Amino acid sequence: MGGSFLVEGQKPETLYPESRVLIIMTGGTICMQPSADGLVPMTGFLENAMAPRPSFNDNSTPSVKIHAYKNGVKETLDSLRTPPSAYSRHIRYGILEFQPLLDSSSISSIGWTEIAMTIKENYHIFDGFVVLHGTDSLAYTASALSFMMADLGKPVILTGSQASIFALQSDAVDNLLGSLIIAGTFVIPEVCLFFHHTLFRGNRTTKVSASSFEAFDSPNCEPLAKVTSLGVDVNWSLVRRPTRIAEFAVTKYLDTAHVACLRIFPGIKPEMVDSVLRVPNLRGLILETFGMGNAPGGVDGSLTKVIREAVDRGIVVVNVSQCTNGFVSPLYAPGTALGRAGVVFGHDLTTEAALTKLSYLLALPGLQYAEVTAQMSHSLRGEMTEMTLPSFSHPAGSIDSAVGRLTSAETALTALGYAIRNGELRTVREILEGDEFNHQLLKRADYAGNTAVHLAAVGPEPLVMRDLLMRGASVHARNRANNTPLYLAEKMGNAECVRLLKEAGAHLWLDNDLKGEGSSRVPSRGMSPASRSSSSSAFGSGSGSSPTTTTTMATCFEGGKDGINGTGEGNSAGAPEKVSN
Ligand code: ASN
Repeated sequence: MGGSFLVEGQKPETLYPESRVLIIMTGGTICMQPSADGLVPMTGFLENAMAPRPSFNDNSTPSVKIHAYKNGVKETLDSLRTPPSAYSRHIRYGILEFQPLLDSSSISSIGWTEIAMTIKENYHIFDGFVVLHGTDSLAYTASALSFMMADLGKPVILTGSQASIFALQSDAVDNLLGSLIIAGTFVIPEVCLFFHHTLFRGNRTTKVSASSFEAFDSPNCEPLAKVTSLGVDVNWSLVRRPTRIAEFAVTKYLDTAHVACLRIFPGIKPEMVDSVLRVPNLRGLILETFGMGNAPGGVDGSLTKVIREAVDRGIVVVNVSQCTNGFVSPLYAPGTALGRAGVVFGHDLTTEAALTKLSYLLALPGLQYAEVTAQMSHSLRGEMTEMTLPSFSHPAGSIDSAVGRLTSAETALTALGYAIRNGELRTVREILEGDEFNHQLLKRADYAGNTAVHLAAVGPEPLVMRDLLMRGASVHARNRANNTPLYLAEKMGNAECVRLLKEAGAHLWLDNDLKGEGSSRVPSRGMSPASRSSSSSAFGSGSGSSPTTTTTMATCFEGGKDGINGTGEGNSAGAPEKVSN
């Protein structure tokens, strides 16, 4: 902090330093007042809402003017400053207001350009930026700005409120003050969203409540910081910083005009999807699919067909999940079919991030289709958890080709999971016979705690199990639901795997049979199809579908962020194997 601050007038009255923050007011409930037409944004936020409040105005230097730029024009703004914060620093700020102020449901890429360009113009004269915005589309704006701004070195914090700052009970003061203090105190060089005492990475957020003060969540990414009674607790290990020497740059326009978003629903007609895909000049579609990325295949695969035809016409189709938590992967047959049709898997992108990222990539001059699809599967601004899945070359791809591209433990483990699930002994061997590093895979487990042996226990090919055991894989590992591979194999009625596991020294935990809470005794040989459905939570899934299709190594590395919890808690249908110690 420090440097030349364009202040006219008085000298500082205290010894505490001042940080400089520019507030960009776009509208939203935070500045709204009732009118005959309902709540509408009001201008004059600095004078009407901030100046009268002691937490925003220490009244020491009422006449200080500051300069800021808007559309190339230097403007002189009134400024205020906060009392010293817990970090012994005042935050001096001024406000640039949008004209007109918006309900954020009306924001568009024009507004995003205006915000981004305002930050660029003022980048060198402020320590940080706070963007006041309505909550309705706040997550879209946060995502869009994150892509538009490259090599950001200062905090850009978006906030708003669920109730107006003029209301008696409101979250506005907390949200605004928290944003101001963070923006003026910590060099968190990301586009962030601050709400309800929590600082999120903006492009990971989604609005989860229409009325609660806890309106935002970031289901696949831990918060960057939390405000507590002791101060701001920043999770510095998560904070991204520029990793190259480059100046802050803004991409001015996004191509939002040629992308669409479509939510799949049971019974959706291929013609409906086709008509969206045939909107003139459409270049990209975000497909919100079920669960881990599935869409109805149709008896004749007609939905897949219309998607494949669109991909052939050069339309980028991106698969994201309708679930707020978790990720998509070509794991189940319907998802695999989409992958083979050329759909890009957006992993754990939110819809907001997927849509704005695609708009950003499509706006980059000269970027070819293949580059756009490749970039969609990689993190540019921390918007997705980096994980390379075996990607499907259009029209079809294979695990073999994925194995050929293995570059990391993550990829190898993912591919191993696929191979085990598909009973592909040859591929399993290829992966494990790589280098020593690949051999370590036998010791690893996915986020539900399932090792390769757990997967093989519910997989279709006992020879895979034999191979893993011959390589020294442990039969005793427990997944997060506390179950051993033997327990899973028993539950699945995989008699040959049960035999192999027992031969290798596996045993059931004694009290598993005797006092399994809500559980039946584990059948010693096979089980009825009706009882098979209970085994999914034992497998650490809890999704109710067959364990042979619920989890593979493809679900690794999420550190338990997914709703598939592997704990067996609250699900008596698939009671976990009991441990006596
Ligand atoms: N409709 C408002 C907006 O998004 C909602 C809010 O800000 N809480 O502008």
